[in-house]
Amino acid sequence: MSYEQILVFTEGAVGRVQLNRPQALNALNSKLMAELVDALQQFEANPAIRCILLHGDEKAFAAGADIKEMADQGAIDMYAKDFISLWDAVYRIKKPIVAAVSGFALGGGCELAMICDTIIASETAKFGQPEINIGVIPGAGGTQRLTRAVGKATAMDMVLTGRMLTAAEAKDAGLVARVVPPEAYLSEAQKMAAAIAAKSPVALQLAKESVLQAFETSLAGGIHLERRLFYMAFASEDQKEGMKAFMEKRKPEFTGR
Ligand code: DAK
Repeated sequence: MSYEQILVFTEGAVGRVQLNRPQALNALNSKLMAELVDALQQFEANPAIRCILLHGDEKAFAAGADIKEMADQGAIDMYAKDFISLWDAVYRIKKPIVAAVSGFALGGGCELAMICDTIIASETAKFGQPEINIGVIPGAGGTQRLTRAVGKATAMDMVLTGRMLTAAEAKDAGLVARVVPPEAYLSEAQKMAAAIAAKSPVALQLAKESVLQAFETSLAGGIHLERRLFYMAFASEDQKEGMKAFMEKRKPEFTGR
């Protein structure tokens, strides 16, 4: 598939995707989402890629789903379209995804960043679920992932009033992992993605699966799963290599087996 609305880069073991509709603040139309999913799935299938980095430009990560595309749709059109499965496909990627956010991450843009595994934000970032301003509600996890990330009071503040959080507020609320100066947000995220990509690909997938289960299950159920996945790590060559390298005081060389 050739891409018109995203840019794709390979940087060592990191696959980087840039949302690239600057004239529409990277609004997520169906074409962009289809391209994004295709690029993510290519990286997922490529054993040389161990971590994925997703970002927009300085002005916007993404200002939401494309309102102009949605405006005239009926409920059955929306239901019948494949739009939802595109979002689900992003969630099904097993490799770690880092989001680097500068400027607006609104509506579906905020939801897309939250589907990623962690967020690095520029000091200029603004996170919001402003759907209430256009007569709808969040539809891709904004009432669920956001509430789990920031708690009920802040989620209600954002979802009911449409207020945007500054990067500092988002950091305080637990929505983002790190806030950095505007000129450093991408390089910081690239460093983070490269650091992740240096770990065992097997352990990364097990760790991602286990952390994500924390949102889906009871504490006892989650701890049970974690223990099983911990044991499973011992079936990998990477576990042997990681522990051997520690004892030999050298850097491990992980193969993903
Ligand atoms: N859609 C389409 N175009 C957009 C857009 C959007 N979300 N956001 C911005 N644009 C376009 C503007 O129309 C404008 O285009 P032109 O008029 O120049 O042709 C251009 O980007 C620049 O925007 P502004 O002129 O408005 O720029 P400002 O700096 O003045 O304002 C802003 C920036 C971000 C505050 C403003 O653009 C704004 O409020 N944008 C809308 C934000 C918003 O309401 N976002 C939520 C959309 S609803 C689902 C999956 C996803 C979703 C739902 C369901 N399923 C899987 C079921 C998601 C829904 C949403 O995201």
